[in-house]
Amino acid sequence: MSEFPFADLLPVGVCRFADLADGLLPCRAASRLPKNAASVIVYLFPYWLGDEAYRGANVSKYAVPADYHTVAGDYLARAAAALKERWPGCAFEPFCDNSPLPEARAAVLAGLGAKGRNGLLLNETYGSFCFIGEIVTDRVFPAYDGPLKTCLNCGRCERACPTGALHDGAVDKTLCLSDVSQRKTEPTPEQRDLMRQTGCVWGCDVCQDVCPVNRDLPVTPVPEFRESARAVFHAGDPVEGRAYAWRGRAVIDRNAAYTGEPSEKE
Ligand code: B12
Repeated sequence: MSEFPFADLLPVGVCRFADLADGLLPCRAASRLPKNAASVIVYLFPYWLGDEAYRGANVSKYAVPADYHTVAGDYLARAAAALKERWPGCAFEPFCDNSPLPEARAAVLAGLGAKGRNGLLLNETYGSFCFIGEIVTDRVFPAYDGPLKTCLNCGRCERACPTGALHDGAVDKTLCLSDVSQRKTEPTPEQRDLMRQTGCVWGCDVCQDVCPVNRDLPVTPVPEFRESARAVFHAGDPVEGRAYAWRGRAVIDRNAAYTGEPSEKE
């Protein structure tokens, strides 16, 4: 994999575009997919920051470092430019999150980990606390052809989910507390209680926190994540540069009002 930029820093693998083509997600970015897309170069961006970084946190772990859309997007743009320089006749289009590809599935097919029963990619080294980004190209790169990795299937994530949103590896988006926390629609009183209990004004980590694969993880190798942690959100704080910025401030401020001031205790 050393032919890929940042392979010394980030886990990277390749899968075939054709193996994802039946499950493309409807989104505007789909118009950027290269004609004759052949390979998908999948990158993981680990974001675990170490226990200390989450002291008193009231946003989920993915929202603690600087916005991954920007950080991962920048790595992917630089990687795509370097690949284009090496193979000028080929197309290299970067995507992250706002992607027509089901990214967890792409990462599994690229050999980067197992699909957990919480629907997330579980990497052997970095657990599920990894963002996924990819470069779609019309150049054929050898795809991962080893056995697909499997989750322990211990079922802890399903049992721990406070809303019963997880079933056999599928996520019921209508129930998932992460989705509830991001919606403009007012949460029900029961949902507000659950947000209070989990103490999260944005996102939810319950299904990841109980996953045995997420024990004793190494801190992220991505310096931009390490240097930008902000784990506590107070109503009125700036949202710019954070994973919750896309929604504007009204929803996260509303959630902060439901859950009360974050506790500063350990
Ligand atoms: C919409 C969305 C959400 C929605 C709905 C989630 C859902 N799964 O439907 C909400 C807001 C709830 C959400 C929450 C979260 N999300 Co989100 N989300 C997305 C997004 C944009 C699209 C997901 C989607 O609609 N998938 C469609 C479904 C049908 O596909 P799927 O989830 O891959 O899984 C199905 C199939 O693909 C198939 N499948 C999955 N893997 C495999 C593997 C093989 C080999 C096969 C054959 C099939 C298969 O089985 C699944 C069940 O039908 C993706 C980015 C992307 N483009 O993929 C991020 C993404 C999945 N989210 C991410 C994150 C970080 C989160 C949260 C952890 C954030 C948080 N802390 O609150 C939570 C986790 C909740 C959870 N347990 O899923 C990361 C996950 C990284 C990882 N390690 O897997 C992604 C990949 C974004 C990114 N670029 O990093 N998310």
